[in-house]
Amino acid sequence: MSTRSSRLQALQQALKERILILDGGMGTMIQSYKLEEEDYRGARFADWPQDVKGNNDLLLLSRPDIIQAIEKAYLDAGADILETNTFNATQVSQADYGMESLVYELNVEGARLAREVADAKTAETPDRPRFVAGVLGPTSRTCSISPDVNNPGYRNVTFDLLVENYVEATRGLIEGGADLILIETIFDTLNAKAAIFAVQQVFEDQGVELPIMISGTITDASGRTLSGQTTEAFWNSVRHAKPISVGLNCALGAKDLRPYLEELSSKAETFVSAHPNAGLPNAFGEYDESPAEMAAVVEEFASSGFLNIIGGCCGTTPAHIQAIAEAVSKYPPRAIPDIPKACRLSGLEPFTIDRSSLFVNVGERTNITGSAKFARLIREENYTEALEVALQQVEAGAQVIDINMDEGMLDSKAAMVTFLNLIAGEPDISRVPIMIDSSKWEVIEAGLKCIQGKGIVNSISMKEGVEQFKQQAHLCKRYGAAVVVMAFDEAGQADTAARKREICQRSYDILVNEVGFPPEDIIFDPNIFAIATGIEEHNNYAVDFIEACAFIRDNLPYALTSGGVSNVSFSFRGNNPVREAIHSVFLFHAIKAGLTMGIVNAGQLEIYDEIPKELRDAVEDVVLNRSANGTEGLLELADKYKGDGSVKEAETEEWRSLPVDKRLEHALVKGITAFIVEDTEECRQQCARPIEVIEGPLMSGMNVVGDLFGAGKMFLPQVVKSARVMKQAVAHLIPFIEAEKGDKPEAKGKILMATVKGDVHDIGKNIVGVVLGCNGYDVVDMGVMVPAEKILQTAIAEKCDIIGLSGLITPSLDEMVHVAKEMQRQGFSLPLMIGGA
Ligand code: THG
Repeated sequence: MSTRSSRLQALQQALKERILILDGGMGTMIQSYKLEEEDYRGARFADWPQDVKGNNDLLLLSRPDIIQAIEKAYLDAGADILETNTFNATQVSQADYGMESLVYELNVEGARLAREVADAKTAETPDRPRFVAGVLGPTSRTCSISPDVNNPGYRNVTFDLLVENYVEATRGLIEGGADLILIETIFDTLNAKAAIFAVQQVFEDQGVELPIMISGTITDASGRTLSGQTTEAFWNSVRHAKPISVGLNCALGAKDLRPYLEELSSKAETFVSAHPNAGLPNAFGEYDESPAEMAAVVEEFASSGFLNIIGGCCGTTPAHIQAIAEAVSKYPPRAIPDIPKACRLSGLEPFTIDRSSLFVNVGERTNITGSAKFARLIREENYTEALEVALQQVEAGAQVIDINMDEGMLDSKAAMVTFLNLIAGEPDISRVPIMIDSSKWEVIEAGLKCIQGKGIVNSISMKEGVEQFKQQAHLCKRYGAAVVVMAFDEAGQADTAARKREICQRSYDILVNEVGFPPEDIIFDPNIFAIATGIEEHNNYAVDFIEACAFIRDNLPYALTSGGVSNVSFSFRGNNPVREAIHSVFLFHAIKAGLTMGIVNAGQLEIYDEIPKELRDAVEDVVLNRSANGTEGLLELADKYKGDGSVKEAETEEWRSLPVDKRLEHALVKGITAFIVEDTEECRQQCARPIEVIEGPLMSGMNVVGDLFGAGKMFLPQVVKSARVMKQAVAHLIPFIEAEKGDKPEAKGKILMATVKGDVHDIGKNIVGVVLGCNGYDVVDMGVMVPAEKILQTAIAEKCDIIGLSGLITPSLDEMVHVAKEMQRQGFSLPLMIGGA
C-alpha cells in the first residue's frame, strides 16, 4: 500500500497532467435506498431516544455497506478523489440528534471506509492512485448572520465553538486516513475561516500538513455567498489557507455556476475545482439534469480552461460522474495564472492595494478615542446611530473603516464584538474591509473572530519583545488578516527617521524570513506625531515620517505604508479649517514619498490646490520644517481661517423630499429604518384604512425588493435589512388595525405557520404572517425548528384551517414532505401550504 506522502506527490503530479475527477452527490444517492428509521439506527442505536432518520453521517456506523457501495460506484465511474461521508459530522450539526459524542468516531470511520474503497481501487491500477478528501461541512449555523431578524447582532454560534468542532473532526479524518481536507459548501465565509484556523492548528499540533481544498457556495442569482460575499471577496478571505484548490459547489447547476467559476479561475493562483448540482431543483426538490446534459456544460468549462478538478454535488450520480469524466478527458487542465503580489482585502466585496494604487482612505470616525460623538454613542449603547457613523464614512469615500473601542471605562472587547457583528448585518458598510484598531491583543483577536472578510489588524509591533511580535503575526496569518506594524520596539516608539528605518527593516526581516508573513500584507506605520506644538523637538516629525515612507518604498519590497493623519495637527484642535489644510499639505508630500494609505476623516479632506496660498505656504513651512519660526507664523494666521469650525453637515438627503410612497419604497430597498415610523404614519393618515398602507406602498416596495433580488441586484443581507424595515412599519400599523376592528369581526380563518424542523429561516414566513393577519386571518405562528408532531398537534388543538410550512427549500423540502406524509397517515384533510426561499 502506498504511503500518504507518496500519494500526495502523485496527486500534485496528476493535477499538472490532467483534470481530476471528484465523486458526486452522496445525499441523493442515499435517498435512493429509501431507508427508514430502523436502517439508520441499526442494532447499535435501536434504543436511541431521538429520531435519527435523515442523519446520513450515522450510516457510516449503521450501514457502512451502503456508504462503501456508493463510494465504489463513484470510483468505478472514474473518480480520482472520494469525499468522506462526514458533511454533518460536527458537534453543532449532530446536536440535532443528540449524537455529539459520536463525532470523532464518525470522522475516523468516514475516512477509514473511504480509504478502504480507494485503496482497493488503487490496487487494480497502481499507476493511478485514488485519494480520500476528508470533508468538513459548513455546519447548520452561520457565524456572521443573525438567525433573529429583530436582533441583527445576535449569533447562535461563535468562531471559537466552530474551531473546537472542526479541530475534533479534522483529527478524526486524519486518524482515519484522509489524504486531503476538503472544506466545502461554504455559505458563510466566517465558518470557513474557523475551519481553516482549526485545520492549521491540528497540523501544527501533530506536525503533519495535508493539502486543503476549499469550496464555496454561491447561493442565488445575486452571485454571492449566503453571507453576501462576491466570488473574489470570498477568495481573498480564504487565500491565506494556501489551499491546493479553491472551487465552487452546490446551490447552482453547472450552467449557472459558469460566470463565478470563470472569475475564480482567473483570480486564483491555485488549482480550481467545481462540483455543481445536477441543475436546479424542480418543484419536488428533485434534480433532473441528465448525465449527458450536465457533461455537455462541463465539457465547455474544460474547453475554456476553467478546470483542474471536477465532480458533482446534489442530484449527481455515478452516471453523471462517468459522463463528466469522459467529457473532460480530452482537455488539458487549467494552467495556473500568474497573479501579481498585492494586498488583497475584502469585505463583502474585494479591495486590492498595491504600490500602484491611488491613496487609500481609511475612515477614522468609528474610533472611541478619536471622536467624542462616537464615544458617546457607544457609551449610551446607541448602536443604531453608531452604525450611521460607519455608514457616513463609507458613503464619504472611506475604502476601509478603522474601528477602535479602546477606553478604560468600557468593556472594549464586548463593544468591538457587538459593533462588528452589527456591521456584518449592514451590507452598505460591510462591503468594505475592516481595520481592527486596538492596543490590546485580546480585543484584536476577538475582532478577528467576527469578520468574514480579509481585514487589517491595527496594530502589532516589537513593543513587548520579538517573541510576542512573532506570535501575534503568526496568529494574524492564521486568521487571514493583513497587519499594520508600528515602528515601535522594546526601547519605545521611533521618532527620528533613523529609528523608523531601523525598526521597520528589522520588523520586515523577522516577519518575512522567520514568520513567513506575506510581505504584501505588511503595512508599516512609521508614526505620525503632532507638529507645531511649540516644542522644538517636534518640528521635524512630519519630515521624518515622510522620509520613512520613501525608505520603505525603496527598500522593503511589497510592503505598504499607513499613518493616523489627523494626529499631525493635534496642536490646532478646535480649528478645523487649519487642521484640514495641514492634513492636505502633509498628505500631498507623504503620498509623493509613497504613503499608501491613511486613517483620515473621510470626506473632510481639503484639496491641496484650493487652500488659500497664504495659508498653504504657512502650513508648508511647518510640515516641511523649512522655517525657524514656522509655528508662530501659522499661529498668527490660524485665527483668520478659523471659521465656525463646523464641518460640512451631512447634506439633507434628497430622497426625503419624494412623495411618501416613494420614500417608503426607498427605505425598504435601502434598508433605512431612521424615518420608517414617521413615513408610515404620514401614509396612514392619507389612507382610508391602515391596512391599505401595507397592501399598497409597503407591498409594492417589497415587490421592488423582490424584483431586484430576483435580478441579482440585491443580495441576502440587504433583503434581511428590507425585512427589518417592513417589520417596523407593520408594527406601527398593527395597533391601528386592531383599533379599527373594534370588537373583532369573525376571522376569515385560522392559519398555522411554522418553519420546519432543521431550519431557522423565517423572514418570508413572518412577512406572510403579517400580510395574512392584516387581511383578517388568525395566524398561529409556531416559530422555527418545529417538529412535525408539534405542528400537527397544534393544528388540531387550535382548530386551524390551513397548515403553512416554511424553510429554505432545498435542505428543508424533505422535512416538509415528511410533514405531508404524516398528515396523510394521520388522516388530515387540511390544505397544506409550503413556501420558502
Ligand atoms: N496609527 C495607527 N492607528 C491609529 C493612529 C495612528 N489609530 C488611531 C489614530 N491614530 C487615528 N485616528 C484618529 C481619529 C481621530 C483623530 C485623530 C486620529 C482626531 N479626532 C478629533 C480630535 O481628537 O480632535 C476628534 C474630534 C471629535 O470629537 O470629533 O483628531 O497614528 N496605526
